[in-house]
Amino acid sequence: MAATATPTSSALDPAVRRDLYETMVLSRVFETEAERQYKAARIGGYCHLSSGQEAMTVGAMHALAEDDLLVTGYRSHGFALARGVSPEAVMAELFGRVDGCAHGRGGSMHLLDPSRGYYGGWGIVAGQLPIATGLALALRRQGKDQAVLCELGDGAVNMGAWHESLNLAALWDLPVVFLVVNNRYGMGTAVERASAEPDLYKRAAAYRMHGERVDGDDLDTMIEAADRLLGVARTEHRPAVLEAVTYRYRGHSVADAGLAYRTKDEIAEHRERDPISLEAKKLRDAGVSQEELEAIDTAADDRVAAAVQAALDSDEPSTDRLAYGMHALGSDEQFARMRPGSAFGEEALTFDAGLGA
Ligand SMILES: Cc1ncc(C[n+]2csc(CCOP(=O)(O)OP(=O)(O)O)c2C)c(N)n1
Ligand SMILES: [Mg+2]
Repeated sequence: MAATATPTSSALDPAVRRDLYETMVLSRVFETEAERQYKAARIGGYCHLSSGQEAMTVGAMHALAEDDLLVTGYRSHGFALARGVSPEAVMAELFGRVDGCAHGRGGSMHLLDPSRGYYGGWGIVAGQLPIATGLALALRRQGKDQAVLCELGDGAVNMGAWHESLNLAALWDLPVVFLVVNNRYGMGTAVERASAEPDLYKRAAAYRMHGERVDGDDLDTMIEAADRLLGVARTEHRPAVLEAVTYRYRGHSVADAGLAYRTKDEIAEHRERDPISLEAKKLRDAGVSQEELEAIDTAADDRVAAAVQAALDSDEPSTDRLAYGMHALGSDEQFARMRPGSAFGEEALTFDAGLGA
């Protein structure tokens, strides 16, 4: 287990750094607009924003190879955008429209795009861990040198699925990196009030797994650590825990003002070390002008406005297709066990729901 990692100097190509900065800005603007649209009642259900966490998200996504797999919790708009899902498809999903990346059936918490190796977007805290672990097992069984990145929150490390998943990942040498996003709170509960070991990366030691903590607000640090650990997962088939310390500016969800359990001073203190401002400074130091940075902001505003318009223009899914895609076509062998009188229940109940449309 490594001690807290220190920032490294960056070998990032200037054009790549600029691209990543654009994605960070896009994510921030997208979240601000999502909150506005939620309050205008165009978005239903839950909506969790990740403003303040952009370096962690964009850095991790930059390290993820094209054929690696991604599984996240529900605070995932930024992950989807950084993985290349279009703002239109993410916004349309928030609006519950057919052009959404989950065809309007998932909403904010259940984004997904298997064509980009993104297997969701999961609303049950820690529910994504067994799924990511299972994907990693499948990759191993198929003899593939790909990795899975599994994002989870600091609250999820106190769930049973965390222990079960880490145990099997270590025992079976599975290529999965558990990215613990320590944004200091699980809803309104501070990490120190929820976890007997608040240095969350140390909990990997219980499974003889590598664990380390990094500054999740520094893009270069995030890229270096995620790249290294995903590399080990791919080539040596060893799992790891990467704890990224960051901060969410907004409340737990759009319904939470986020002020009952923390002070305005605490939020202001974190904003002084804003990940986007840190990157803007690096770009300015590298010769990018203020005008160019402002043009990036304007382009993000335009892009997000276009995404809102596209979402509004998209149809709502028809109710007769609501269950479409819920179940895969089963094999005869599988359904033999579901026939009336068998131990596993009725084929009709399961089968009709999935294939009705
Ligand atoms: C199994 C389960 N229990 C409770 C909830 C309600 N819930 C939603 S988010 C959350 C807190 C999770 O916090 P954390 O893991 O730190 O993630 P963050 O919201 O900070 O990204 C809880 C308790 C849930 N969705 N699933
Ligand atoms: Mg949290």
